[in-house]
Amino acid sequence: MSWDTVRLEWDGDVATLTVDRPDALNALNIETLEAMGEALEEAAEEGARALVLTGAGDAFIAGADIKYMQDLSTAEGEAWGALGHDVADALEAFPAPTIAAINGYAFGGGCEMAMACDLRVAAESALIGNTEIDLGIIPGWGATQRLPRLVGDETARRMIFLGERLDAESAAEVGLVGEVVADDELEDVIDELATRLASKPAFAMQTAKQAINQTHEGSQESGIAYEKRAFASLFGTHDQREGMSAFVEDREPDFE
Ligand code: CO8
Repeated sequence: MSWDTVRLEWDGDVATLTVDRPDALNALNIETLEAMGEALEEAAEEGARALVLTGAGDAFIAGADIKYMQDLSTAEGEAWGALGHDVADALEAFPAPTIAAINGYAFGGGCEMAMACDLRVAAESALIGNTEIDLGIIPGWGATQRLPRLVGDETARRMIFLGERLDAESAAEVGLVGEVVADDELEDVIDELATRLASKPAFAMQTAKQAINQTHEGSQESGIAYEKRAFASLFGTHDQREGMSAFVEDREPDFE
């Protein structure tokens, strides 16, 4: 499938989803969100082993489209909120690891899409934050839940209450991004990371991701119970036997 404001490209098993509305700094409108949802479905169906989310031009995603949002009614705002959540949830539940390659502005809904990815790597010139408060709204696509988990309660409150725009280094200091790289190295670093992730055993990778995602649901107790079951389910699989045999035999594993 092809879309006007989103591109899905492949390099082997690695899929790259690029939001491509550079004139609006990749701000998300209905068309773009719907296309992102379809592209994520396609990437999953085609068996992506890693997925990169990035933005065309100088921005990652400058947020939800403010021009679209400005006159929304409560009911329209609710539907709009749900559409963005669906995309963030699809990223979070994507059956392979996801990386946000934050190449520039990641504000509001853009920061929220990055937070729904498994890993975040930022170019050093990127600016990141949940700036919604200055528009008279709150983060509506998950940041009130995902940001405290990443940066801790106090820092999340500061960031959301003040609408702070952090530079990449500061975002790394608080734990919002995992790595900061020179602007001109972002692509290479992402390629290498995605290729490494894609080379790992797919079923174990998906199981690890699902188990970690359980920390977002219910109590720690139910999460640990889930982890126990998920962990046990991997024993006896080809890749578990092969991975451990290869370690013991001091050779490279040959995963399925
Ligand atoms: N929405 C719509 N258009 C945008 C957006 C946006 N979020 N951001 C930038 N644009 C447009 C500009 O309007 C401009 O268009 P035009 O050329 O037609 O005037 C073009 O992109 C270029 O932008 P600027 O001229 O402003 O470029 P600068 O380099 O001067 O500034 C900034 C770049 C700093 C990124 C600036 O554009 C900015 O502050 N943008 C807004 C950032 C922001 O506040 N984002 C958060 C939006 S709110 C949100 O994301 C809520 C998510 C949850 C919704 C849930 C609802 C229930």
